[in-house]
Amino acid sequence: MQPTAADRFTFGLWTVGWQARDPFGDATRPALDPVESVHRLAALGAYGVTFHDDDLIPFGSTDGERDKHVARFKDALAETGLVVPMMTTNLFTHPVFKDGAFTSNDRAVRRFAIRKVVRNLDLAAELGAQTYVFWGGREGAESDGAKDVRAALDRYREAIDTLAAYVQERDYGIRFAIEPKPNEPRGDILLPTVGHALAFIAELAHADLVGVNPEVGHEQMAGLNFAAGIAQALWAGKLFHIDLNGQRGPKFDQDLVFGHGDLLNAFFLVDLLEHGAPGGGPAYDGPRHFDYKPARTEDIDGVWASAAANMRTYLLLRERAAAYRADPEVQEALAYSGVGALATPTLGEAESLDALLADRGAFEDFDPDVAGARGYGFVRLNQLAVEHLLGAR
Ligand SMILES: [Mn+2]
Repeated sequence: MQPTAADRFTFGLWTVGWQARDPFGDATRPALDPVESVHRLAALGAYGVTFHDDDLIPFGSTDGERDKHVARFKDALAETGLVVPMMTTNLFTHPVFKDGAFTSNDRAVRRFAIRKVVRNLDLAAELGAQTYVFWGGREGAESDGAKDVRAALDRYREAIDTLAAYVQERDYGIRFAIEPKPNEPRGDILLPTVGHALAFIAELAHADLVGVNPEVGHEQMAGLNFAAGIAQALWAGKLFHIDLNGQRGPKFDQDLVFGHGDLLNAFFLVDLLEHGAPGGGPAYDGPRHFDYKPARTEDIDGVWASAAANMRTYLLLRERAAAYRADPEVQEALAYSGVGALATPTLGEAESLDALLADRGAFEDFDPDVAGARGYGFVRLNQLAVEHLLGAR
């Protein structure tokens, strides 16, 4: 269960580096040097690190200070072999962004936001990042009269299209991933769920360059099924990145360790990611990125223990999912439940609707009462999953 680079586990600098300041209390831990985080995460078996511009280069740094922060960070990457597969922009901490960045009612703020992203995209390209995440935490409102949502979506689209054209023109090889969240810090946030984000992406001029970065807790905060949302993102060919953590139901964003919320959904998520391709292989080959917060109760040893816990939980779930898939009883139960049969098209090959209308067996001679009496065996199937998850099989 020792993680290796081949497992492609990555962490945001802001996760282990969180000082545990919350709306009701001060920091409980000292600031962490990003260089130390790189070394500690490498020692734990991580593959890479990710960061917002301001995680590495404090907001308002001079060009000289910026160069120094980047240089010592690059040295740490070279010393450890860690990579930076994803980067993102902080468009939420400074008061300038209190009404949003790309969708602020203040045009000057919107122009500043695009400039801030471009500056960090250049660094992302320099560091070899392939994915650039957009989490619009401040893009929203607390009251319905405060924001013209249709105009806001126009401005959101304008910003993403402008930036996508920039990376295309520079040949940066970077794709964008939009991270949905329903609320917090804004009362309501634009693009609140995976479904909203997918619908928005379809309206973009550069839709091919833009996918989603769903986060476990963000969907579960809205009472949604995360594994099902990921399946739809995969179906759309838009799972460009993923944020793993834990959440216990619809409440504030808990950012628990992966698996420390809805464990059974985490099991089916890992099963989907690792075994969900049509042929049975991995359905997603990108980084397994942890976006969690070490609990405020933990000291610095607890921070590193929690980082290790994310990876170990993933590996355990991967092992349990493989055992579930290999179990002959599970295979028999899947067949009984007709899970694989859903892949068969409803109409025959080249069958027309007229042919279906002429098929008496499909309607006139079909007995709905017989079909309605069938049991699907889904509870037995679910119990088999629970028993594999508990290590009982
Ligand atoms: Mn996230």
